[in-house]
Amino acid sequence: MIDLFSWPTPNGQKVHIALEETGLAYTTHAVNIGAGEQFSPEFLAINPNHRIPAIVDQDGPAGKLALFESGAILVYLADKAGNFMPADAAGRYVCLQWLMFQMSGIGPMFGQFAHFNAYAPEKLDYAIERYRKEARRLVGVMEKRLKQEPFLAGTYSIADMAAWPWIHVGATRSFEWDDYPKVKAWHDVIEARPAVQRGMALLAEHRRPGPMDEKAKDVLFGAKQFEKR
Ligand SMILES: N[C@@H](CCC(=O)N[C@@H](CS)C(=O)NCC(=O)O)C(=O)O
Repeated sequence: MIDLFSWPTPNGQKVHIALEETGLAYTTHAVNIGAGEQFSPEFLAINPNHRIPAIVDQDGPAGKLALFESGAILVYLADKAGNFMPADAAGRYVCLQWLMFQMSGIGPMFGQFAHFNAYAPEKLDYAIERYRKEARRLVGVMEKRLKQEPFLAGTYSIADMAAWPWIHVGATRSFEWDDYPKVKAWHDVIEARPAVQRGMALLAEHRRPGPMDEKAKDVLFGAKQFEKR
């Protein structure tokens, strides 16, 4: 049994989707990051980087295994299930390449765009435009790839599961669908998958109905990040 520690944000949702796609047995534990639960001693023992998602697999390769970083978790789940990564060596590296593209590019750039556009106390036009341009450039790279192949690694894989929640939430904020028709078609095919819908429904009752409140902003972006360690 896998214990999942998560919250309904894109980095959590990619793992929710992978757990549903693979059919591996799991139990969900909500970690309210707006209330600071990522700083609890119990959670820090699993993830010293105090971020969701994290998992603990009681039946890991050498006994109990705790893992953080969503990309590492996705590779682990695909390997454990024997699915959603190409079986041949070259295909596996291509899949890892697109997974790294999401982890190092789409996630951080979309995240910084959201921060400066919606949460920063000052409107810094330079920062907003810098990250908007980067977000659009990265979606443009996906558009070119999806002109060649239906999915990032050729067949549906953890690379798509990683990128999908970010593209889903970024559309109409950091980029417009009309500029990226292949990305839109890819998004819609994946959205129709029942496992994706179940993954997105996980913990959805905790999704914020409106703008982030000041207490959550202080927990996520303030000095408490350091005080609470
Ligand atoms: N690179 C990490 C990023 C994880 C991450 O940034 N998670 C955010 C939610 S999307 C979080 O837990 N934030 C809590 C905080 O900033 O204290 C991963 O992919 O797992």
